[in-house]
Amino acid sequence: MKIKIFFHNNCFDGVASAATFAVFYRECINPDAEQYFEGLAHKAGQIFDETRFDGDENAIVDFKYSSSPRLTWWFDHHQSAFLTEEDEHHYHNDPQGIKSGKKFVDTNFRSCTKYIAEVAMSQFDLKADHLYELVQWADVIDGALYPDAKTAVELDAPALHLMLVIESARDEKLLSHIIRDLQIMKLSEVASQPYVTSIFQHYYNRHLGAIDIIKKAAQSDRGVVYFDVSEHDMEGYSKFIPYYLHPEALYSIGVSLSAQRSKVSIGYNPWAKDLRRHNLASICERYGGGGHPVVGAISFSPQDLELACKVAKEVAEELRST
Ligand SMILES: [Mn+2]
Repeated sequence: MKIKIFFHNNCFDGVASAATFAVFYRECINPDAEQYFEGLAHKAGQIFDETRFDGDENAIVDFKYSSSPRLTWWFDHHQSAFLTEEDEHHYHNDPQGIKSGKKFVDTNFRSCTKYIAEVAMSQFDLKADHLYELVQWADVIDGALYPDAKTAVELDAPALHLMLVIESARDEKLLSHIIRDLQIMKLSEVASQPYVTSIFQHYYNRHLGAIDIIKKAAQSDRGVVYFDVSEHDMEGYSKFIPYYLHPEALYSIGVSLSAQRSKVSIGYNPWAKDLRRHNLASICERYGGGGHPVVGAISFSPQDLELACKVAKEVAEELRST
């Protein structure tokens, strides 16, 4: 018996959700199932290759819904949880959707990790005190509840070392290793494992490089800091760097490019003195992207970089208007 757990790749909450779901599944559903993990990334167009749903059970956490009959468990907390209206209709009406009692969405949760933990504890009687630290940090990280931009960008806490490794490493085996360890060790113990600490410095140096690149590229104008870093290899930079450099900005918009996609990232400065005036998920959805009201993204194919830049500039103008 095999359970495959799909999670939001290179995202602390995604990895923490996978570990939390895995503990829940082992403790409350099937202790003998072999667990496999696979990361999912937002791409332009089709997101699920259904042949990947090759477990006896298949679960998705912290990522969009799929109406595939092979999907048996699902947890998400994103406003854009459904790629299409058909998917949303399927979720609400099909016996395999909400009625299955195994598919959950609640956009009020700041982290999917906390959502899974609360459902597992209240509906399935899970006891998992050792996950407490993980759940708390997932909420801080995904909910951007850092006290200031300095904490979020200078990365002093061990949990944030682990976050940097998770967000930076393009290494499925490493993420699976972390997910397995998070099930049996405290977060701070996982963060201090030699296989994590030995690569942290490499990614920390890259992080310092990213701060430098964004510093040179960023232009702050009427409350919006705009930067195009598509000429650099910048997949996975911290979304808080723009506010660390430009605390006066209300919003940030970045354009980046990787082998898989060109990407427009849009965010609200969580430490801004002024209130947010726009729902960023709704703006992203208009262009085929998604996210939360405070942070969102739109993905294009790598060849469509020019279009990504055009959209980014258009959105920047929209956000500058009052
Ligand atoms: Mn999440």
